[in-house]
Amino acid sequence: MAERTLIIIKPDAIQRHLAGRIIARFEKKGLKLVAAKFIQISEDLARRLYAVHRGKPFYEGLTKYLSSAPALVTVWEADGVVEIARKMMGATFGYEAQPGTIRGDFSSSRGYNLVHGSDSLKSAEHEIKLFFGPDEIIGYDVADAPWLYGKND
Ligand code: DAT
Ligand code: MG
Repeated sequence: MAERTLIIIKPDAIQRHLAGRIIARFEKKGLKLVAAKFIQISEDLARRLYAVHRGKPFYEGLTKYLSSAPALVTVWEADGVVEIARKMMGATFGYEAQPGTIRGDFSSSRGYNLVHGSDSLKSAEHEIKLFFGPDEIIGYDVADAPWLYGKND
């Protein structure tokens, strides 16, 4: 099975009406949407998602921000999707991210950086389970798969 990654369109992206544009980028890249839910993430869940950052000076602010307003939580599937999505998101801080990336094009902030994306296959598996049960992730074929994922062999 192809890789999966968790992408969260964070509260600032929703408030700034950027959700559609961000999703469109992943769609156009050929990543397959396999799960989505629009929720206000609880503070407890935000703390669990960002548990690796517990104890860092920005942890409290980060978890409050993520749980402060609704977010769109999504799962995407493709070969190499973790790395592809991280490249498309750009560097962590909007003011450092390259133009052409989501953060580079739409964020100039440090903490309000529009998207979360899993940083490894292992963390993707863990993070997806925090938000979705197995029956909430939908495996299906896209009709243009041969054109999207074609190989010359
Ligand atoms: P990323 O979201 O690129 O995976 P990360 O996992 O290192 O970045 O950090 C999680 C989030 O925490 C990040 O999206 C923004 C915030 N953050 C990270 N480092 C920070 C810092 N030094 N000051 C303020 N916020 C920070
Ligand atoms: Mg991270």
